[in-house]
Amino acid sequence: MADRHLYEGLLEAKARGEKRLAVLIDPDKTRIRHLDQVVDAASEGGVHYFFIGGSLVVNDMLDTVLAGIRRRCSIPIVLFPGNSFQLSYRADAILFLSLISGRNAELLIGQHVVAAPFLKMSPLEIISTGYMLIDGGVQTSVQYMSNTWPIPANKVDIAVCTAMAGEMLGLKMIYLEAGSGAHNPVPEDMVEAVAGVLHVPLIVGGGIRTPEKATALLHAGADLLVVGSAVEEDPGRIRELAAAVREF
Ligand code: 1GP
Repeated sequence: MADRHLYEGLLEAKARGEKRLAVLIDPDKTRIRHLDQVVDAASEGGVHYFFIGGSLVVNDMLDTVLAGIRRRCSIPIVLFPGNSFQLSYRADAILFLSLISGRNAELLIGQHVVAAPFLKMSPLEIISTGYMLIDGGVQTSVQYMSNTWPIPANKVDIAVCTAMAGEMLGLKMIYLEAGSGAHNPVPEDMVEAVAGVLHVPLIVGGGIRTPEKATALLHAGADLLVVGSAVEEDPGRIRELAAAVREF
């Protein structure tokens, strides 16, 4: 069942000072038995969303994964596509990502033109999102695949101005991304400075592995955290990460 009000829900949560947690599932990296464990742990832990996507989806597993999640729980499913091929009607919403930290026209507007007619016909809630890649201390898939430079982790002013411009352009959320498997998550001083100039919800992801780091990023002003690798390795970690977000 499509939840048409996912974005409004996020805005209301932000207004109340409540934080949100999303678990990222890369359809390529997830075995179905493992997926069941992740989904069950997410349901028990009270995870708010599943984000589904990857920089490079080589197997045709997207629909299988979406159906597998839907069968076991009612947590909203949000597509987080690495490119315009990763689209499906089986999700509830899609982050319509524009890579505003980069200067690759394809990822600023090109693929969006290709995807627009499909999305126009789809039941998906479309949430335009300014996607900003921040240097996480290691070259990640998203950096390589997007053919863009990340914003250096110490260039807080560039991140702030980029996020401000994204909001002024009408993007409904800003996403600070250190990249999956980042050594260093987005620095807290950058999150704090960006959160300080934004009115729209702020998503932060990449390299978040512990409840302590999650809490620190929430304190800095993140509204929604995204975790992938840590829970891929050990679905049991969902419980403690979700507790950190809930108890914030
Ligand atoms: C979502 O890409 C991240 O923003 C996920 O990163 O896999 O390092 O948690 P991890």
